[in-house]
Amino acid sequence: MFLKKIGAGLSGAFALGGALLWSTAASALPVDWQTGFQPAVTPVMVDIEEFHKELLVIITLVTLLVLALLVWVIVRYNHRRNPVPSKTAHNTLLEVAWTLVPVIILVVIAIPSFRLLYFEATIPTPDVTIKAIGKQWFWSYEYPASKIAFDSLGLSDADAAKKGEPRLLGVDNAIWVPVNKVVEVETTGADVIHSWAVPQFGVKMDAVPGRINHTWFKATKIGTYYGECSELCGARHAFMPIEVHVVSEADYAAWLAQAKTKFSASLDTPTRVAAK
Ligand SMILES: [Cu+2]
Repeated sequence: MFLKKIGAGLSGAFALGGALLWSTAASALPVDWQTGFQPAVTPVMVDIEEFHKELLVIITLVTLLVLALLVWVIVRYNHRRNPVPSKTAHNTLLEVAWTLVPVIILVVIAIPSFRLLYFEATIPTPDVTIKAIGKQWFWSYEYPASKIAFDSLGLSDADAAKKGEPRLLGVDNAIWVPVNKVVEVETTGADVIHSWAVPQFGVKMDAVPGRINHTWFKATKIGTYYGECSELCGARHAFMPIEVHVVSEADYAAWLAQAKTKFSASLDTPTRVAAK
């Protein structure tokens, strides 16, 4: 009964917090005093958020139980109220219970955890493949199927203000992807290890020199989304942002057409890392 009440109270708190935080879904940037995630825009991130909420309930209940036990022992069995302590040393039932209960809790956590891991790791047939190459200190992108390659550099504070972009997140050449399509991202590094990460997509993949890592996202809402290199990669690590424009199919086709003339590349230069 006690736990049920806690659970209900916690759910209420989540509902209230959710209403406050998720009402800002349109602004895709973190806000002051925000405690939750930025709004999810891919199925993977929706699941990550869901799993996070489940874990929060479990950890809150466990913490409250331990706190209650501690308070009970302190109040009931202190020197004044219990001057002659019991000499009991073992209790088989209790010992089996406090071993088994944590095991059951961990198994309950492991099942959705592995389901989520496999969901993230299994890449559906991609509609668009993009190669993201981390360099000190910017990203280079390639759309191998369209023979496009370009560099994407973070904007200075002055340029960001001029373009109306958020500070340290806007870039000169953003990547564009169609909405509701599976986008495969191949990451690699040209010098040191970087990491291609966009929080709202639930994507964070190391970009390691000499190998290609694969990840994917399917953005379900049109908009502009930002990320940052998330592997400490040197002096200007904080200045290699990621900007993704999720657009309609028609807008994507229009961008692709002009990008082909603007960024056309043979993709055969010796510094390129071979695909798959
Ligand atoms: Cu980096």
